[in-house]
Amino acid sequence: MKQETINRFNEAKKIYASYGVDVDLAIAKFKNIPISLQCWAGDDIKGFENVEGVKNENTVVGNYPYAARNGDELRKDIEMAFSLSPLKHKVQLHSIYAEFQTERSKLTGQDFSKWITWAKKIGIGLDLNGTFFSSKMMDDGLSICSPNKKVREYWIEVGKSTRRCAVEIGKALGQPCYNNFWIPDGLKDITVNRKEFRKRLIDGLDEIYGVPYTKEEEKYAVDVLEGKYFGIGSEYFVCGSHEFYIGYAASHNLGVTIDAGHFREGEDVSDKITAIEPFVKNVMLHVSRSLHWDSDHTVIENDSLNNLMLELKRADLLDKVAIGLDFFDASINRVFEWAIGLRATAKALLYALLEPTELMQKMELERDYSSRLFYIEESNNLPYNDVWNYLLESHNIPGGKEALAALKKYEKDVQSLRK
Ligand code: RNT
Ligand code: ZN
Repeated sequence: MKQETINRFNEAKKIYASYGVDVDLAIAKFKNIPISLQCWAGDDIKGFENVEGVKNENTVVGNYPYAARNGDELRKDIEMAFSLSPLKHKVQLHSIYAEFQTERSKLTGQDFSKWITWAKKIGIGLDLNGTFFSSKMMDDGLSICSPNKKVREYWIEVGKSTRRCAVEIGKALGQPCYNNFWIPDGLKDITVNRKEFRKRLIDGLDEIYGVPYTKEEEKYAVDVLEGKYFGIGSEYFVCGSHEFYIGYAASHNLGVTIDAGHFREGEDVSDKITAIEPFVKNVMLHVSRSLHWDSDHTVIENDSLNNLMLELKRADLLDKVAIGLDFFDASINRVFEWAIGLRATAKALLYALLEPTELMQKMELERDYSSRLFYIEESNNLPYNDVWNYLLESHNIPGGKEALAALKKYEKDVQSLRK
């Protein structure tokens, strides 16, 4: 490690200590908070089912070449992105990333064995998402809310089998596997019987979650439900809205996923965490960056990302709320995208852990709002970059320019050979 980095780090520690912040403790916490990378950004949510002509209910824009074409390429790309991030990592899978040709509604943990073996090898956990889209069984944008009973029955089986997979994956890795369901069902225009659609969603979910996890299984699988307020083709009505899932989760002992891109422009997503968390079993975040709509731009360190991490830190929820990423942009190199998003999340997390929160919360309690604002502003001047650089160097992770060079080299030597 460069002497200059160490000197700067030691200096930073002194400055932070004068604000009541223990930098070593912050770093120790940082190393224990897993961030779950979304595997689907590596191939534009195509997955490995290889069924011709199915519509993907997610909109992925762009045509940058070199997307991963199979599990081995995808895992290699993920490892490359991880090599540039000092975080503790997990990977989020989707049902469609199973590597055997088992029908989606009949998947078992076995179908994810390559992922499990790999996760063990590199020492990470896995999370899962049930894939309720990209299928011949979608009924014009509807899955378990379809009026067609056969369609509903199929998707109920998908839900049930995905839950079983999550337990098996979690068990194999000895840590919880978050099992997230985002169900795109909705209608484009004025819907005159919303109640009936939602009734079908309730009935379907009741079947899927009918058998609760045993105490033992609960250690390995965590059910979360992800709402949304509109999508392309569901501009008027989304069956699984936020209100719906908060109510459903709260009354059925389940968790929710808060995706930062799933709210109206201008809504403060960080404010939702302490409003929801006390009432549901678990909370997961899908960290994303939306521009005007749920555009899933690659996250960068900006106010909304910082505010999410600060909120978790201030509310002491970093151990309780699971953090997953969710962005995909096919107009740039997908490995760059992961690396940028991971590093941005890492920096925001570190920034939050280094905030003189205790001091400011004391001021707030004493109603010294003037000093609180003074220190909120002052926080920006603290030398967190010196801690960041130390963290990178101590993990042998290249800083800015060298990281970019490594990504360029990977594109040239590995990705560009994919035709
Ligand atoms: C879609 C949701 C969902 C997806 C993934 C692929 O709006 O955000 O989480 O991004 O399931
Ligand atoms: Zn999401």
